Amino acid sequence: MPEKILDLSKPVPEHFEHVEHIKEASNYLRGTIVEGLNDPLTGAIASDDTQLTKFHGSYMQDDRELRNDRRHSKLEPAYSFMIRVRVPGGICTAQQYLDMDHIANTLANGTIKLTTRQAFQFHGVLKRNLKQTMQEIIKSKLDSIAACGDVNRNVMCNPNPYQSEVHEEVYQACCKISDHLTPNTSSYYEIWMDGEKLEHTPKFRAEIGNDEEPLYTKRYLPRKFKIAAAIPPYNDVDIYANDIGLIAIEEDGKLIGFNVAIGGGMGMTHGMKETYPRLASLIGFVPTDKIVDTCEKIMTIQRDYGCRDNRKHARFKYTIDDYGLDFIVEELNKRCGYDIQEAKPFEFIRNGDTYGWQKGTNGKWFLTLFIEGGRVKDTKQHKWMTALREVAETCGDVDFRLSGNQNILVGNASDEDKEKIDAILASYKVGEYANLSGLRRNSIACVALNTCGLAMAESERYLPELITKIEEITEEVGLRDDEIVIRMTGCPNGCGRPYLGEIGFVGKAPGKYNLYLGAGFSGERLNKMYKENIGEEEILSELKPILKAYATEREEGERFGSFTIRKGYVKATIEGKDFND
Ligand code: SRM
Ligand code: SF4
Repeated sequence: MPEKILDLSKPVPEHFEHVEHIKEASNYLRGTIVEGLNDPLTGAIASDDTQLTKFHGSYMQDDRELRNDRRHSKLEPAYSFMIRVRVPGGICTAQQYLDMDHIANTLANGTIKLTTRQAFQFHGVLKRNLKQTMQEIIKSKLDSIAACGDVNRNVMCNPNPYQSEVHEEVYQACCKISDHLTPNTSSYYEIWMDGEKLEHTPKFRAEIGNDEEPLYTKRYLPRKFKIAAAIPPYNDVDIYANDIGLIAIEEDGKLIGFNVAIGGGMGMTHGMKETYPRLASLIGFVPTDKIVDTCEKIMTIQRDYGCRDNRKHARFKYTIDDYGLDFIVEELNKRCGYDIQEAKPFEFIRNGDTYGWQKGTNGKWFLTLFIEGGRVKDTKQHKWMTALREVAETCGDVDFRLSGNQNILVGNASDEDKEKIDAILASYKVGEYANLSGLRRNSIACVALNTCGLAMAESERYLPELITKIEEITEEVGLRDDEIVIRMTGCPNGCGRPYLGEIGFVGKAPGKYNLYLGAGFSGERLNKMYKENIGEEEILSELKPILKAYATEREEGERFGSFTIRKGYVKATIEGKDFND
């Protein structure tokens, strides 16, 4: 019988990661954050506290392009903060969207980043504005607690409950899971709201001064933890990339429960074969009324058995591979007091989003818009920021919904709103999804430079340009409208889920990428490295013959990822442990 790693009866062992000691000593995530915020001599906060602000939804960053100049001028780096706003299920009102727009333009860098996990992100918030920004987010009835850090994150699901009754039920289940797994600590209110607790924030259950964390303990989880739910046949949130992936099962138009898959994750490190992306393993079926409890029990297994002395090995995927799936399922059944049932049949036909207007079961309209790289901003060509603001101001009853693919939906529009929205978008020349190539429609790029401290290469700022060049090839060989999933990240951490791209690029160095091929179109198979460390010229010359062959030699209905495997360009990756072979 394996021994638990979390042992609260003993002090944190010396050899555990430094962050384990920081969490333990932090008094439920307080540390000296308040003191750091009040220190006018620096734009930074103490290094240990930067680990704790993550749990509050904020990362300290610096402008990477200014690093050298500032070092030469003997100035400290140009520090600022990123804030991630949690939007459970990805839905907010028009007023909340306007509040986010206001924050972006008055306290951040004038853009809103829509993330791959249905959150808003602000970049470039100066320390002196951090508290006010947090307060404005909380007053807008959103929050940022547990948006980052070693806790359960935003629970993702399809953001349109009006597609069917089942969508609504799944949305409700995800909100319940998200609420149940939100940390209790009152430090969030204490630090950002001076202890004021607003009427609309029941999620923070702990009274000021009572911080018990029955689910997390004061040591929290060994690492981040992620949950997502999908409703077949659409795997639009890439459930297999999550620590827990839930697959909704319906019978006669009603949700009866979820197939549960565990142990997904994307992150790896270049050159370290013992790190790898892994897709979640299907373990069985759980009825709807037990799903919150099952998720809690799975998370506590990871809390107790997850590795705490090596953060590169601390995700649940490694706990499962270390202890074996059988042990984890046995432990789960024991903790639940009921056995997980045999998985029910289901089928996914694709991942990604479906663009355009759709009518909901409530008779209202829902519009999915492609936002390249998830960046809402105004440029000379596209005025997305202004256009979406005008939509929210003009049609106050609509809502805004974030997809798991960095896109936005405008929902609950009346016939009249629909006409107005089309006119507004047309007047700013945005939202013309029908003209986009199949490649661009299916693209994701992580933030990377200039804000991400871990980026080794460009991603969000470069992928659009690279796609334009690949489009010349797809145009030439007649594949312009073919849907091919293409994803890029600036480093191997996997924030844009690049190992699920039929074409995946992972940054290695400035201008250099590893090229991956062979992922499944529905997010059901990882890709495999095809070429290492190549620049643009080589990327294009490598892809050209493969795309050309695909255009002429594919079998009926064969997807690009599957084609590259059948033709032997890459071997299929069967499980995470084979990824580096
Ligand atoms: Fe991520 C770290 C951005 C989704 C795996 N991620 C980061 C940080 C915070 C960099 C850092 O630690 O200093 C990035 C901030 C960049 C910036 O300037 O904004 C960052 N991750 C993002 C976002 C904004 C990418 C985007 O362009 O949309 C996504 C925010 C999601 C959200 O709203 O919560 C984002 N990150 C993901 C995903 C995709 C997903 O969850 O579906 C993954 C892969 C899935 C997974 O977790 O395995 C992901 N991010 C990571 C990792 C690697 C974790 C690992 O297991 O090794 C890191 C680094 C780490 O944790 O040490 C990371
Ligand atoms: Fe940064 Fe790497 Fe994540 Fe991209 S994948 S946002 S470069 S950590």
